[in-house]
Amino acid sequence: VSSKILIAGGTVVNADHQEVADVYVEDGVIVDVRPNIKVSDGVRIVDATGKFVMPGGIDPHTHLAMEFMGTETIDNFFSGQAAALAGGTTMHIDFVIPVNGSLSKGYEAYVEKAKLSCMDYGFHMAITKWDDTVSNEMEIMVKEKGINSFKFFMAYKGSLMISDELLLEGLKQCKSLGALAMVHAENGDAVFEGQKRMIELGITGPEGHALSRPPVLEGEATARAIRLAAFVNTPLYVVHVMSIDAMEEIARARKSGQKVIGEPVVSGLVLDDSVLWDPDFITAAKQVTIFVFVMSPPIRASGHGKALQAALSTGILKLVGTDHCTFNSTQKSFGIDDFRKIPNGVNGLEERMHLVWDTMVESGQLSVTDFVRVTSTECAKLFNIYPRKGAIRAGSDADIIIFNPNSTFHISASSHHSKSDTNVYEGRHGKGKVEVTIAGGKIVWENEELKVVPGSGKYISMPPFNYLYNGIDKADENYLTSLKAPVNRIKPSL
Ligand code: DUC
Ligand code: ZN
Ligand code: ZN
Ligand code: ZN
Repeated sequence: VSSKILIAGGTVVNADHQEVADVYVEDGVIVDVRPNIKVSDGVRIVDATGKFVMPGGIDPHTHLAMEFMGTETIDNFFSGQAAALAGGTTMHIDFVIPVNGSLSKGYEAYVEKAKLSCMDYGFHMAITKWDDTVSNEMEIMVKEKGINSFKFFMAYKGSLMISDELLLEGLKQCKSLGALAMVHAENGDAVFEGQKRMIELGITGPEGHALSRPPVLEGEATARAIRLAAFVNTPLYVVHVMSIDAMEEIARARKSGQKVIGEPVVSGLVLDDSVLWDPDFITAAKQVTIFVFVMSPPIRASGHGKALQAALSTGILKLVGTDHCTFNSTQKSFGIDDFRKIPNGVNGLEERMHLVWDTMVESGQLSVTDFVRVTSTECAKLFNIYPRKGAIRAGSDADIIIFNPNSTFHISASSHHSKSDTNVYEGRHGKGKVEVTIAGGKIVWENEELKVVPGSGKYISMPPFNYLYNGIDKADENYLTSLKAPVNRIKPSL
């Protein structure tokens, strides 16, 4: 494989600008971007005339090789990333889950899992309990391990869920470390209650999953997390915004100047829950086919997806993830008698770029430059790895896609690269196709063929924040401390 590549004659798109230019790549790095680059023999020339040349996608939200709900996701770091590359995503950020509450053990476990990697990746870390050890380990993760974001689950009572008290501690520690706090926002106590109610009513099928955790519980937790972040005066990232309820809380907070970043996921943007209520499906025999739709928060009624699209288009929501978390139909059927046992999660790593293009760009809701912003650049900037990632410019990593807007994509479990035997987007097709993916300077996807090598992906260390914290009102930075200051008050005499 040649390590020197010239991508010739395409329209190079960055988040702020597009122009017809050549892109010259050598040893994994973009060396030059300008029209009419002349190269010597031995350079592989890829014609991109009439096509878009864009930064590879960065998925901010995945779960590969995750142990969850009594099983493990079917996609590991190799199969999940191979799927990603076939769909034009060249980097992802996965969530490290602590081992028995230990962050360092969790980190070591994920370092092992990630040895299979065939593309670049970074880590967020979940925080599932609280004590001084956790607090100290967070500091080690930020200062020594390249992790600059921590996720708090407000749902999954009894396993991952944390209390408001812990969330407050976590927010304070994130603030002091220059790390970004993330939340899975659903009211876990209420979900637990909702689930019990469904089972009492005899609703054990997957519709019980959706009914037990309605949008109002997502809205409540989102609002609570936003207000606690305001109290601590630190930025907040809300993962998988699935409902109007949650989105409106984010919109309100942003309007008042609070730094809240909302991440819609592809499933929330393009799917709706109609399949749950299709009478043909509500029979025992066919239920497993809809188990594939079970994720948390649940896929909502159709108006929610449309509203989330509009919010992405107007900048209320910032970047698109997937929450890629796949299980095969055998694993999904663990919940055949009880929806609470269906492992939660859907696919999306391979489909994200195509579905965002088709849903948002083809419909006129996003420009081509905005497409690059929401699928790549915003994520790179937010997690402090821009312009190494998220840009086509001299000095950036050579993670590049060639996208043909006039071709078509088709999605099916029979042709996808995930190890899952189902695909939540089965049968979908639309305009636009990732024809070539270049990752780390190598052509890994071309002519519908993957050429990927386990172990070739690099860990991308993410430094603590600068720009997110710029602009926080200094006068307000010690808000919590100031609350403790004694105030001399004279009791008014009547
Ligand atoms: N939701 C899912 O559907 N899967 C993984 C974790 C989560 O929060
Ligand atoms: Zn989640
Ligand atoms: Zn997730
Ligand atoms: Zn088709």
